[in-house]
Amino acid sequence: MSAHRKTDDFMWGVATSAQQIEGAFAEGGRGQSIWDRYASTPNHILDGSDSRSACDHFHRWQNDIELLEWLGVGAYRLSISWPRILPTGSGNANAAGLDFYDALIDRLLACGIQPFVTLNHWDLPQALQDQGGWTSRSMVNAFADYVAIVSRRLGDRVGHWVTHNEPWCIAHLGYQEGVHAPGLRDPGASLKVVHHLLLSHGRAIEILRGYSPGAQLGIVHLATSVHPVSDSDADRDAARQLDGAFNRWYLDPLYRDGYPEDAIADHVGLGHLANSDLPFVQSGDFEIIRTPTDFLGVNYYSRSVVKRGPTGAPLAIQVVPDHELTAMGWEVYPQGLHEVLTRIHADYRPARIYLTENGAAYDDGPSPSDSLSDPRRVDYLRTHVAAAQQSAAEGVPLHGYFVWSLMDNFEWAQGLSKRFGLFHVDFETQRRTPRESAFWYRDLISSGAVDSASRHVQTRRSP
Ligand code: GCO
Repeated sequence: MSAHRKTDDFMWGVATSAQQIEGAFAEGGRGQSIWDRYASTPNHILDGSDSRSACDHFHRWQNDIELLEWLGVGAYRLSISWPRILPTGSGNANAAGLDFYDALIDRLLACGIQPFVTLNHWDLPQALQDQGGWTSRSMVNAFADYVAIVSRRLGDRVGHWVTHNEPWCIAHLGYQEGVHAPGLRDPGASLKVVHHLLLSHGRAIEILRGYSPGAQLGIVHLATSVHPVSDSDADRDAARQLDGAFNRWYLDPLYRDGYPEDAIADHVGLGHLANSDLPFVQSGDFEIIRTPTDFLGVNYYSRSVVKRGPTGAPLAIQVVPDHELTAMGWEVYPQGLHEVLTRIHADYRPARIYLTENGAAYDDGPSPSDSLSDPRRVDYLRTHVAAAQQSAAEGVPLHGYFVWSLMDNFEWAQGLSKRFGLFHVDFETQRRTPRESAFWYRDLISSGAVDSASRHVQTRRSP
């Protein structure tokens, strides 16, 4: 795996998403997103914050591109704000929204940074949610219209497109657990949501091929490596079941032939489906869903350890006395990255894989300087990059690695309280300051060697 930004075949990058960094929620003609609505309801966001200002990237984007240049990344994964393009979900595009991304993409390219663009990173226009959101099959057309508008304008310059970010989070956290927007708790609806997301992905690929010929196209899956807590049949079956619902339910239709039989039976058993007929599937859907793509984006943060829960559903638990947890409560488990990459390669054979997100939140110490020294984040990144490199050495077609995230931002239901950034953000002043991990990543990119990147670099010049 070659490491330098100038080699075409491996991208070192960082990732962000529109809702999490842009702010300017009511400027430039932007409409309301489901996350604006969700965050305005008391008790939905841990610290009571919202993303109305976030990192104010909408106004500070040129400065933020300077941070990317300073890091030396060859690629930047960003997302387009759907309600900035279609404020009411349909009709004419908002010219100011398109102009914003047009200028951003041009500037990135002028700086030698490849834009890696996600079309749906969760910020659905509220107007579409009011018509049922992803539970409605009409969303396939709504997404197609949006994708056509964006790719007609930017398709001549964007070399990598992602249709959806993490369908599992949208469907499961948003429509089943209700802990993300739109906050519904309906497992049956959640399965419809998955289907409509996957179907709209297939349609979008066809549209993108037309407006962005030559670009690489894919979707991003949040992958977890599932381990049973014990060797008992019940726990091993719970692990099979969680893997079915979390990984195979998404990857089988994309790369094989429909939803996995055992996972359908599990959903029937849990009462999520009345029987094994899937009423939301129409003839021809699976051909559309498996429209060929060029890459799979994999996001990896942690593994899942599971046991059989009291209701029969698999229960993810925390049993890690000797492994560190991040501030999200997620176990630091770099081996799991090797496990998911080698497994996805073996079972699904995507032509290319990009690790489209990997990173960690840690609580800052009491003084400002504590928040800039982040040896735990450096260790997290170092061990995960090593696991990625090992996977590539074993034949996984890994072509890029993106740190989540460029800078601290609006971490969804955790609000501004969880900090994932290579750059610390002071949300009062909007000042960005590089953490030790930013210096480490910069060294890694310029030297191409994980171990030569020094951990003790605070004295160097900041951007
Ligand atoms: C996700 C999203 C990101 C998150 C990040 C940390 O994976 O949930 O793509 O938007 O902020 O993963 O939770």
